[in-house]
Order: sequence, then C-alpha cells, then structure tokens
Amino acid sequence: MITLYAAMDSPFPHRVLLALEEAGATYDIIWIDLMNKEEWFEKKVNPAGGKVPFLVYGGPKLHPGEAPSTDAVRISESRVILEFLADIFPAAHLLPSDPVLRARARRFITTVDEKLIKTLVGFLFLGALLENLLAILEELQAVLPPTGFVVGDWSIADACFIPALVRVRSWLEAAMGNYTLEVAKEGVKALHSPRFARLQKYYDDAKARPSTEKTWNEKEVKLSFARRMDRFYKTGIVNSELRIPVPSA
Ligand SMILES: N[C@@H](CCC(=O)N[C@@H](CS)C(=O)NCC(=O)O)C(=O)O
Repeated sequence: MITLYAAMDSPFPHRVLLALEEAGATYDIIWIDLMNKEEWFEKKVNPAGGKVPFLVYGGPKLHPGEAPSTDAVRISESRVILEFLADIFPAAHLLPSDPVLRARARRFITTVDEKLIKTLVGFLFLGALLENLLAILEELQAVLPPTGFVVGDWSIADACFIPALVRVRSWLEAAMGNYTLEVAKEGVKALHSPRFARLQKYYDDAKARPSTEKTWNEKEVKLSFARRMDRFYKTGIVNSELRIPVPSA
C-alpha cells in the first residue's frame, strides 16, 4: 500500500507522481490544500513542517484525517522519496545502473534544487530578473544529451526537472506571477527561440510521455497557483518558510 500526500500547484509532489507512474505503481493520493491546510496533516501525518510530498509505504488504506499506522514507512523530501521508489521498483530503472549516469542524474537534481527552484521562487514572487531564470535553464539545457532525457533514458532527474519546466512554461504563457506582461512575453519568446532549441525538444518529449500526460493537470495547477499568488499579494507569504512585507500593487 502506497499513499502519497500531495498538493496541486507544488512541483515537489508532482515529482513523486511522475515516478510512481513510471514505475507502474498502484497508489492512493490524498490531496492537501496548502492554502487552507487542515490541522490533522501536520499533527497526525507529517509533524516535520507539514510539507508535501509525504509518502506512506505499508499499513492499511488511509483516508484524510487519519494517522498512518506506526509500522508503516513514512518518508518526506521528494528527492529521498524518489530514491526510495527507485530502490523498491528496480525493474522500472528510475535510476540507471551505470554509476557514472547515476552520478550525473544526482548532480542534475542538485542543480535543479539549488539553482532552478530558488531562482524560480525569486522570479515568481520577489522581482528576480527573467534573465536569471533563463540563465539557469540554459545551464541545465547544456548538460542534456543530444536526444532523450537527462541521462538518456527517463530517470528521477527528469522527475525533478519536468514539474518545474512545465510550470515555468505555463505560468509565463499565462503571465502568472509577480512580473509584468512584457516580461512574460519576453520569457515565452525566449523559450521558443533557437537559444532554447534543445530544451524545447526536451519539453515536447516530456509532455508526450504518458506519465506527464497523466499527472500534469494544467488547469487545476493554474487555479491553485492563482490562489497562492492571491495570498501572496494579500499577506506577503511566499511559502511556509518565507514571508515578506505585503507587496505594493
Ligand atoms: N525540499 C522539499 C520541499 C517540499 C516543499 O517545500 N513543499 C511545500 C509546497 S511547495 C509545502 O508543502 N509547504 C507547506 C505549506 O505550504 O504549508 C521536497 O523536495 O520535498
């Protein structure tokens, strides 16, 4: 029995959903509304910050409001969960067997986490320059092989990258975030330009993948993100760890 606690607009649980689909796993999802988080989630399920994703492995079927059984395995942090899934579903090859490719996949994930995610938050909420975001995407593009996914075959490195990439494209196209319409247009134009030709192909391949088709609910993600931006403009809350003075209109 696998249960994933997830939230719609967050790219982190999306990583795990992709890997579960790629593994052909049978699993339950319990959706957490981060804009209106119910107490039970932090109290009974994930006391370490009440963050998603959170995975429960083993134990009986879970319902919202219930605590997982104490003998079930409980794991937080998307990257750790992805490695766990790679271990328990070896036939799915979520990580390649070649140590060099495994190292490359993990290095790529580190760049996504340490650079792309941070820059994306800065761009969406805090006025960071579009060019900063484009520069990181270019850096990631530069290590992609000529064809295929991050290390050739699909791996957990793609699970980490695809949720951020599809969101960047979608949010820029809809000009969602704390930046001007002109900046949004500039971003869309750049991503379709020859500068990002390899990334465009990667994006097309990622979008065509059944795991992405099944898990990328663009309409719902946009609705959820709109609520998040609304909260930001009213309260200055960027995420559970960062709050700034209420931004001026
Ligand atoms: N490093 C964590 C990040 C997870 C994370 O930050 N999740 C956010 C959603 S984007 C969350 O659950 N925040 C709790 C809240 O907003 O209350 C991971 O990779 O799983």
